[in-house]
Amino acid sequence: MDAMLDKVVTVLARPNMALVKYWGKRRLGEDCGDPKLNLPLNSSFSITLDAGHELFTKTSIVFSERFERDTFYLDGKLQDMDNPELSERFLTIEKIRELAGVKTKALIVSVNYFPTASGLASSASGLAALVFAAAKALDVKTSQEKLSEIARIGSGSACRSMFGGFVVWERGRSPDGTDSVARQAFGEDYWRDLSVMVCMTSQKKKKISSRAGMKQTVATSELYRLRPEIAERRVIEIQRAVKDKDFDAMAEIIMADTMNMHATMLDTRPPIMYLNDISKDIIYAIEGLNEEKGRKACAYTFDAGPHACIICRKDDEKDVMNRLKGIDGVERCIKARIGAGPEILQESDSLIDVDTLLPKKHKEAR
Ligand code: 2P0
Repeated sequence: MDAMLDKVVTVLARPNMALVKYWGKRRLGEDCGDPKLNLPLNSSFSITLDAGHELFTKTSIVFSERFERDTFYLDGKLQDMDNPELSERFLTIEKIRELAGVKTKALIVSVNYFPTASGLASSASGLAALVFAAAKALDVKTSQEKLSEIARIGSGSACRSMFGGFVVWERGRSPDGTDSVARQAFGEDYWRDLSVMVCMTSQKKKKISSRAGMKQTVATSELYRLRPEIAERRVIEIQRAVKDKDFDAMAEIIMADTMNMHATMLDTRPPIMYLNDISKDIIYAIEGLNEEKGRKACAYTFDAGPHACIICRKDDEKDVMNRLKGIDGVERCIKARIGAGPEILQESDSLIDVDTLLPKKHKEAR
């Protein structure tokens, strides 16, 4: 096992955008042995996003007997490992160590290449990069599905970033979470004709985190009781639409599902409102464009925030962009395509000096 120590591994992982959303975890007594396992109340479906030089996480990791404790630098800053939010997410590293049969401590250096204060979530790419890099550094021989199960413990949506292309996260039934894993439904090259735009509408910090928000929705929203069954059905329907490359059917499911999730947020006590006026203008603009064209030219989806993710066919990209440009308050649109799962980078990309095992003073580290 010693041979695996002191090996620096650097990984790039990408975020994903859910087209059928995850919103709500099983609670103790609901087929859930431990709420820390992040077991969802419904399956979800996503695409992995590749925006080239932004929207990804890069993580370097090394396990060594030289270290007395785990050390974690995020965006150039040393993190407090006693912070409960962080230690919960680092359960993932414990799981990888268990699989490898070691107790060796690690140095982890991670940089998120996301626009500053964009409010775009980096937890999925961050946890996927961490778990994948740790498994490779310790030479853990296991399936990508197993790694998705571990990433899920760090952050639910992270399990979907363990794969590229179109990804299903099956809710599973087992209280130990071993069947609540992600799998690739279609590869990143399956439907090349699609284009994705992430449009940022606000730089304000959100008022309530996804984790807290979904807990409150499950606890208080009557409307939410319908949600798991609706989402479960849509995960099946959207796979059929993608298989047939039926853009109209897919677009309708995407738009209906995001609004269904936001309706349960609005129905939460006290209500949760992530969309702003600009998000609403985007919704009207896209619905208007689709009506003018007499078909679905594009679809919008919103996560737990006001930023829109727009999906269209390449042929319609220009018209969609022009429509979005006309909306006051759309700050920036980042073009993306459907991307791959985590990738191992070369030694020259490392954020850790391979000789000293110290973090590099990286120009990129923000
Ligand atoms: C999703 N979201 O399916 C949904 C849509 C936000 C809205 O997954 O508590 O950061 O770590 O499991 O994964 C965001 O929630 O929450 C999320 P935890 P996560 O992408």
